[in-house]
Amino acid sequence: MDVTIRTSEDSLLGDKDYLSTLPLPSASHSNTFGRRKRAFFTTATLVSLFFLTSYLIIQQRASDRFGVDLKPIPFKPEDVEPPSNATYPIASLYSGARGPPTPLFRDNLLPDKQYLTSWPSAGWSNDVMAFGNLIYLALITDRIPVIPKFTPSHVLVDGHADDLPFGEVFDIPRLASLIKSPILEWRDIKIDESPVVESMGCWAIWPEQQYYDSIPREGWFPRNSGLDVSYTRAPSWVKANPGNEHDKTSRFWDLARLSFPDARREWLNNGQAIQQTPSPILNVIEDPDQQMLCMDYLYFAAAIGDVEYDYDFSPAWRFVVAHMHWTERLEAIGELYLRSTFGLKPSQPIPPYITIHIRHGDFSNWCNGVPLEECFAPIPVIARRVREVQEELSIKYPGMNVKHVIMTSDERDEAWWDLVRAQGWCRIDHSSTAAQYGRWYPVIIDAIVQSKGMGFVGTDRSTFSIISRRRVEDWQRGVARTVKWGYRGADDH
Ligand SMILES: Nc1nc2c(ncn2[C@@H]2O[C@H](COP(=O)(O)OP(=O)(O)OP(=O)(O)O)[C@@H](O)[C@H]2O)c(=O)[nH]1
Ligand SMILES: [Mg+2]
Repeated sequence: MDVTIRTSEDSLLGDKDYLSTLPLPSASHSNTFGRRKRAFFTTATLVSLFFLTSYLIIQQRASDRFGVDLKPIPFKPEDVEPPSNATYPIASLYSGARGPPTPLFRDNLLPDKQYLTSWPSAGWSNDVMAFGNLIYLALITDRIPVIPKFTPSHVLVDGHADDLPFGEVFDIPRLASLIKSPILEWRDIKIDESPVVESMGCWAIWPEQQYYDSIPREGWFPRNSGLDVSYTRAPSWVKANPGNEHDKTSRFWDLARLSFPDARREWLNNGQAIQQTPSPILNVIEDPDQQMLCMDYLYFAAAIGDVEYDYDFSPAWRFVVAHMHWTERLEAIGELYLRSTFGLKPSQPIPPYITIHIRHGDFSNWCNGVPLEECFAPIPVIARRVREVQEELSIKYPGMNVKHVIMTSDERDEAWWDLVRAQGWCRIDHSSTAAQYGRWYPVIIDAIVQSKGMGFVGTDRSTFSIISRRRVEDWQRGVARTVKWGYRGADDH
């Protein structure tokens, strides 16, 4: 059989031939049609020119006002994440309990689900990281994370503050949707600060991780929440570097083993004396709970490093904390403070800016006798880092000239703030923040402001700075630097 192969050219020619056989419209119809077509194209061109000119004028005005070229930032995949006010498709993604909170949490657990919890016990950023580790561990063990409140261990320096619910800070439905797992807070399953005391068995990881303390690291959240916890000391293999007193880390997958029956059974029945601490209220000892797996303190958990959030590969950052966005309310409050800091009206756009975070306060404990003025990085050293960020931003986003700089810090010495002002850097006015929103809010608002900048200069060894650096680099595709300190010239480079 002969096969004729038609090329696309053949078929086009064929179509042309076919078109030439079609009847043409009459001349008068063709003229009217031509006039309409010309009129349409002339109008369309004029309208397009009008919009293009308006856009260029607005850009130029913004450019003059803020000293920046508001060039569009390249598309990033995260842009497709749903906005925080979106309706999330599957409500059950972020449920995971039988119903509203009950006096006993056990009445609220779903029989075919497993859960994981842990306690807060340090500064706010450390606890953000610890909760990120908790959620990541829950993901890899197929458990539902149950998150406690933040406790004000350091905010207390300024006086009393109430425990702060995780969901008051982070958008839980959005997080649940992004990580595709239900997320619960303790207040979802047990009545908040319930007077009904309930016992539970928990693993004590902390006594294994460090060398000076055999007491589980519990903080005060469980006791405030009607939870009476007894502890079983975890196997020695939960510490990654046994005998190393400087590295307290556990590997995620070593901890994950405790989620499964084999490792648990092996350890509890190994014939050695198991160290167990009775619960403080009911004075009972329970083996670690299997459905509500509990580990006392999870800040020191990592995949391969130690303070792993400092590195771009950190799985707890990439799979969890990167998706912990501020609640809509906090976003609005953060923008309010930014506008007020820059003196902008609600209708005016917030210009790209750089935030500095300089930690002093209790960091003086690490100065080891070096005078503070030599130990902490001086203002010109910080200014050099700011210039580096400005330069890199102008290369990364050609034409972008970021002049707005905000200093955030725990420093209280007004003479130091005068030096900051002399650089032309702004300071956020927190004179009424605590009274208006509560004692947690100055530090939370500063973290929000840091996260929204195109540039960030942080303090070495500050967990607060580490998370802000990650947010600026990942959320804003921005540029960050870290200032070293501890002795004169520590940041020389
Ligand atoms: N408002 C404000 N407060 C700060 C800032 N940096 C530190 N602080 C205060 O100092 C405290 C620092 O103590 P921690 O709670 O230990 O901070 P952290 O979150 O653990 O972070 P690092 O200690 O920096 O690793 C915070 O709780 C705040 O009260 C800041 O930039 N702005
Ligand atoms: Mg701290």
